[in-house]
Amino acid sequence: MLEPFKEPVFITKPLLPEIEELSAMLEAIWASNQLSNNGTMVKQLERELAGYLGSEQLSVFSNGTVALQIACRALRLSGEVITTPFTFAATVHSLMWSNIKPVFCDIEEDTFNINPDCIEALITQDTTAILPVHVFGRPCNVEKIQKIADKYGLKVLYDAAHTFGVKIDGKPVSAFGDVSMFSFHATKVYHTIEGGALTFNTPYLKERADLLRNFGILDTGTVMEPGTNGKLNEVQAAVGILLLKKVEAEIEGRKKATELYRKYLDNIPGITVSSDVEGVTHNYPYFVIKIDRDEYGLSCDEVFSKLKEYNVISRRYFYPLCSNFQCYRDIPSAAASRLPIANKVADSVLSLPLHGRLPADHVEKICDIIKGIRP
Ligand code: T4K
Repeated sequence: MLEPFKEPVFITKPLLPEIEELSAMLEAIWASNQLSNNGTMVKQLERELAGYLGSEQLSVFSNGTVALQIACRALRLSGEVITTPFTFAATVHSLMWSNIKPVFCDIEEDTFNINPDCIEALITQDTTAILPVHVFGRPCNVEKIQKIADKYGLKVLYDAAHTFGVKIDGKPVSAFGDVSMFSFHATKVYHTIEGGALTFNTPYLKERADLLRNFGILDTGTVMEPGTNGKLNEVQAAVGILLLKKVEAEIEGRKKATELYRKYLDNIPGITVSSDVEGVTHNYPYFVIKIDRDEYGLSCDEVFSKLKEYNVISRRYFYPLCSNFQCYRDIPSAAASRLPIANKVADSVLSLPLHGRLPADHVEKICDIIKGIRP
């Protein structure tokens, strides 16, 4: 019988800058008295991120959710937007906050991403865009999605919250669609404690988003439109600048832990793990297993509870499905009968602890527990 972990092993452990380095940055901020409103640190971070993410047009925001809302405004989206129900609440909520009706589209069983083959049937006269999510860092079928968007004159706004640094055949994910949103929340591969970024395919969209994140103010005498406050502050930008130097090692550590998980979980009946996609440069944001209840003998919920007894705190990302939330379930496209794959996936997927500093023996023990609890 395995002993429980002495301390809880959480789904993630935030990457932290060296405290001495951060102190030096804080001293510079203190000396400057510039704490917010597009200061030196924010400008430096934007330059460095534009280089790292391979997008000339990039702006940072106070969080990914506000960034998505601003993207909806910058793109002048209205009416209906087709999106996935298998995502974090923020994706769909951002549409509702922008007075846009979400239209749910089913997903692919192997990638968990929006199924491009189901999109066209959902397009109406009111559709203005597609909002796909690169779920768990695995890129969507960007080419098929773009073809549909071009055919119907739709915008594509990618929720790229999980795909910091991901590339498709050497091209950064930000190269696809009109706008991409990256989340810099503390639980992400790369973060600014709270924060986010948008990348744009034209300078015009960046200009609009920059206005919108600063109340719509152009200059002291001119307010262009009702903007919001979506600014990142200087202290968070400093964290971001320091973590950019550590992110490669973090991704490498995550890759190693992912490979170990894959090795130890191989050949357990009823447990499926994902593999890398050819041509994709991955960033390993989550380690997800798919549980076949009949074959494995326990449901996702039961595995979650059993792991908790061993002090392993897994997460059922993304359960419940957004389409089953009280606030969305009455939308016609939210009917479970129209989203069979999404409902099946949400019932069977579990995220296990993963970060770049997760010790190999922790991974091994978590896998031993998963083997051991099987009835
Ligand atoms: N789109 C997608 C696809 C997203 O996944 C997200 C965010 C967004 C949009 C919106 O982006 P942001 O507006 O957040 O930038 C977390 C995050 O809060 C959220 O950012 C993330 N997705 C989502 C998938 O996960 P929770 O409710 O699961 O987080 P929480 O507080 O339970 O943290 C999980 C574990 O991480 C804790 O058990 C312990 C550890 N942790 C967490 C924090 C915050 C720490 O060790 N230290 C910490 O400071 O939502």
